[in-house]
Amino acid sequence: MKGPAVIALVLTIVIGTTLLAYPLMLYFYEPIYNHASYPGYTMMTYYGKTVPVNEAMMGVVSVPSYVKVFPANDTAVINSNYVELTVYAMMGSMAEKITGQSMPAYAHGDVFVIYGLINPTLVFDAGGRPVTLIITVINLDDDMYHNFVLTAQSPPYSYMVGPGMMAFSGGFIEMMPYLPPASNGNAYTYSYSVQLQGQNTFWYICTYPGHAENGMYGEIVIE
Ligand SMILES: [Cu+2]
Repeated sequence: MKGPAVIALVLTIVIGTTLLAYPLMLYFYEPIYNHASYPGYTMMTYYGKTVPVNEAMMGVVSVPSYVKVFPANDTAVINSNYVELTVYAMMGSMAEKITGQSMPAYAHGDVFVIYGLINPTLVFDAGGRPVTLIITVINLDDDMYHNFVLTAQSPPYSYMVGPGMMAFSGGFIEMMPYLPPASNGNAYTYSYSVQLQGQNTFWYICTYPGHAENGMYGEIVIE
């Protein structure tokens, strides 16, 4: 074969493989995940389980027996090493209406509601032992994507917190895809479990561009 023919053959193989790879990837990941890539950034979205918004609303202010809430300090003290943490993502105004609490001064947009508090500091009274968290994230926001990610990096956060944090040593403790906005009375939900160890401070954040920057985050203290 002559030079141009070899180049044409190589190009055909490369382009053909690339064109085939994406549909194959979608075939294997749909309907659970949908990937969209932007320069330096991959958005992974979860289209799995949903829960009726009405039903989810009933749990927003509920507090398990092993949790003590201190609304004045926006703090929850958790006295267990096996913790079910249900996290509700929503607009700040909605959070204030449901919880009767004010948003923290640093929060200017969307927030998390946990144990009926807005972006609370979660203090785990773990006695030096590891804490297992069973995290369920429910997106009650009807016009925005959200996730709930644990990190060792403290605020402030940049607009593109995701890619920056991947490069940061320590990075994420646990990553999760974005939950699409609630639609037709159903909210998207995603669960995962993570074990935190040692007397340490962590942060929970939403990595959707701009959200953590605008205060969609809170602190975790393991004691
Ligand atoms: Cu968000």
